[in-house]
Amino acid sequence: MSAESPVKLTHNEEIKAASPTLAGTLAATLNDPAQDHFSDDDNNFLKFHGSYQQDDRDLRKTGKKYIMMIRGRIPGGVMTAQQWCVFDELASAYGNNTLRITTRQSIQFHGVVISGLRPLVKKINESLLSTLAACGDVNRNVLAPATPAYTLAREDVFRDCHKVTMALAPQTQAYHSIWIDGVQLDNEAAENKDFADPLYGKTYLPRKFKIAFAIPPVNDLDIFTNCLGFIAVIEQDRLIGYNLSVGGGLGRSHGNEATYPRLADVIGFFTPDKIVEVAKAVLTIHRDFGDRSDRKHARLKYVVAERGVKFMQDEVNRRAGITLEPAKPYVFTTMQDMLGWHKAVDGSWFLGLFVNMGRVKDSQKTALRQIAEQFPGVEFRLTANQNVLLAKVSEADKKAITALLNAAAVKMENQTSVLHAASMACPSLPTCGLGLAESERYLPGLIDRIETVCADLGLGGEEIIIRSTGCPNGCARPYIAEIAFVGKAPGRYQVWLGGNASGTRLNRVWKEVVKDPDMETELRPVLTRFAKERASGERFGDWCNRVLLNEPRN
Ligand code: SRM
Ligand code: SF4
Repeated sequence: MSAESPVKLTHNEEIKAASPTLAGTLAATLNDPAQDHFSDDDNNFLKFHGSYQQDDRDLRKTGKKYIMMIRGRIPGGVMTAQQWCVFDELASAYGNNTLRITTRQSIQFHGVVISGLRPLVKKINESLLSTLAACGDVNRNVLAPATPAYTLAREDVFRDCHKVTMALAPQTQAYHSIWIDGVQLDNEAAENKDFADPLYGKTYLPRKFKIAFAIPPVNDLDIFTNCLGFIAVIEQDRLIGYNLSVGGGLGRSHGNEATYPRLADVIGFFTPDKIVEVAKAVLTIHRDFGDRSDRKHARLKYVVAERGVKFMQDEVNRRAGITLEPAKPYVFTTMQDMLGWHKAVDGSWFLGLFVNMGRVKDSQKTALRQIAEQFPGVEFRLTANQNVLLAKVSEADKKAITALLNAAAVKMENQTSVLHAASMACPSLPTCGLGLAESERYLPGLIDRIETVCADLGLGGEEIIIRSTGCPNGCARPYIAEIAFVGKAPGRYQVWLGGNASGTRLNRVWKEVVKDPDMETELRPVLTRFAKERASGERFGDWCNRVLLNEPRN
């Protein structure tokens, strides 16, 4: 930066500097019964506290109805049965009676009016979970492997996930003051004006920051799409360290080639005793080198892409006081959850339950609530594929839970078709203000249509990972799916093809735009060729990547 041409900071940077406790005037607004919404600046502060102000887009024609989305911070997606009960109750009392499991192992409430916000957040805190830093320019919910099927060392990895979450949590008192005490901080008081978070400083990060832990061979949380990834290296059931990956991220904008999805680079290996130091090192590299003048260019992925792997290695070594060793070999083979009953390595049972588009509602909501009430020792684990996994189930409880679910007509085997099981969509309409096309409400019907085509072509039962988002931001991680539909306008989608089964390859744009009625006409010829031309055992995404996407296109 030269003295002649100072970099113009974004408005977000200015307001963070002006209210470094992140208090804004949130409590004052909450305390005013005449207010049905927050100011634009407060809306930005609100994100750090785990909430977004939205309006119901289905109702826009008749007026604007403000509603809030609230997102929990649930490290590794692990909840006790008691915490599940609290969330279930809050969704009914204040939200739209659904729990939306997110692609980052959390739960979102939708449709909360402003008067419900404080009681809801307060009760989440009383349950010993939080919403602080679920959104905003900070470290977000940290992902950890949900499945207990492979190794006892999963517990160590989960403990590290928790440790990192706590070490990177913002220290502001404003959260407690607003949501627990209901008191507006005096932003002009010296202690608030001069507040600087010990890790984040006064202006936090230039943008969001995302961390995931994975245990090969399962990549069920798409580790390479995270800013920072810890890939566990386990020998004889013992965690010996982590391969470190940096610089993943998916957000992009239509028509802006300077924005792009990127998979992380693996830059070395280190031992678990340094986990917090390494996490802080990568986070502070983002803090210090991320672009604060352009929010579309502010993620860590651009720092890594532009400054390179050697720069990252040197900075991590210097900041963490370590010497990264060469990465250890690892292989990922799958991104999918294990649905149905399975035995865990510790001898207990776990049940993977498919949740359509992550939306827990109706009879599934009631049944899960009953399980949480009647089996307090069961652990509820949210998966990054938007499903629920019930873990730590004893032999006797397995029988009783099976009976309960049978009585509630909730399936445990053959819960859904392979295409539905391997699909994900972001919420988009009617809650997301950025949605350009339907997603969660659209994808299930589209999958039914694709299934019909597949059945005609003898591809029934063939797993193809299909994901959709209502805009290019990438919330359901579309850019690593075998088929992705990315909303461009109502009823119109950009179609991407060519991801693989293990989440280690980006897909590519196949069609700039396909209209909803034309989906079958466009996809049928490609699926027909795949059925005929595929190599033995070859997946659709691999065939697209090897053949289709390398052909000249008109
Ligand atoms: Fe996301 C913004 C929903 C995971 C990239 N995301 C949003 C907002 C808050 C819209 C907004 O800013 O007004 C969406 C709220 C919609 C609603 O009505 O609920 C939203 N994102 C979601 C969730 C709920 C999708 C889901 O189907 O589960 C996920 C919540 C995760 C969580 O619990 O923390 C969610 N978002 C992701 C992911 C996937 C991931 O993290 O593994 C990505 C891509 C990975 C990445 O970050 O690069 C993602 N969301 C974005 C972006 C683009 C960021 C960028 O770098 O450009 C935005 C827009 C933004 O930040 O300005 C966004
Ligand atoms: Fe909203 Fe776009 Fe994210 Fe979907 S991908 S939830 S439309 S921001």
